[in-house]
Amino acid sequence: MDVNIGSPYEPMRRFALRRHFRSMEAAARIGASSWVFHPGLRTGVTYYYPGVEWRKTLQSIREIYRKAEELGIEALLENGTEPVPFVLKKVEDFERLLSDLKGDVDLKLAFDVGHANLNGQIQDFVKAFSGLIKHVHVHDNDGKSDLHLGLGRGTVNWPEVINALREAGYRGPLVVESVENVWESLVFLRSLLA
Ligand SMILES: [Mn+2]
Repeated sequence: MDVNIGSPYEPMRRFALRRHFRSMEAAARIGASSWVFHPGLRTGVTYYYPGVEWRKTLQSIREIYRKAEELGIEALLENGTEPVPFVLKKVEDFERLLSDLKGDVDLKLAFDVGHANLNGQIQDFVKAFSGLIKHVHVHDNDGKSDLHLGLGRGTVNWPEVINALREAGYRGPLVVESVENVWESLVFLRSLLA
């Protein structure tokens, strides 16, 4: 979260991108099928230059996708968490992104269910971007803070999540990102997938 691809200060943005590229190169070397990254973040200069981190993030996303194509890996943009000042957290943010990219980037998403729960937008996300979601992160929370709880220990309605993903035709991985109760989460997930 501290390697900001939306930094308004160009040397810092270049550094953040280089660090991302190194990670992408490592992913390509181990034969990873996909590589997930976070959006840029708003900073202290937003007040003086509104929208600057949004524009820089767009520029970085274009550069990341060019690099991904070169390396033959699939770059997936994750929906950011609250209350961290990511420029892309809500369905509306991603709709605006798709419109601003004007189809030049074949954007694909890593959908984080726990993060979407903090905005009450789990179902909205799956409905809006079903064709773009290629990777899913699962963890639970109380709807207020990003606790990364075990599945079933928060307010996420998991049977509904699995049904929505099924109906959307999602066939990709479900990555458990719970900090604790990991095994319990896997067992719970398996019971829902049965
Ligand atoms: Mn995640």
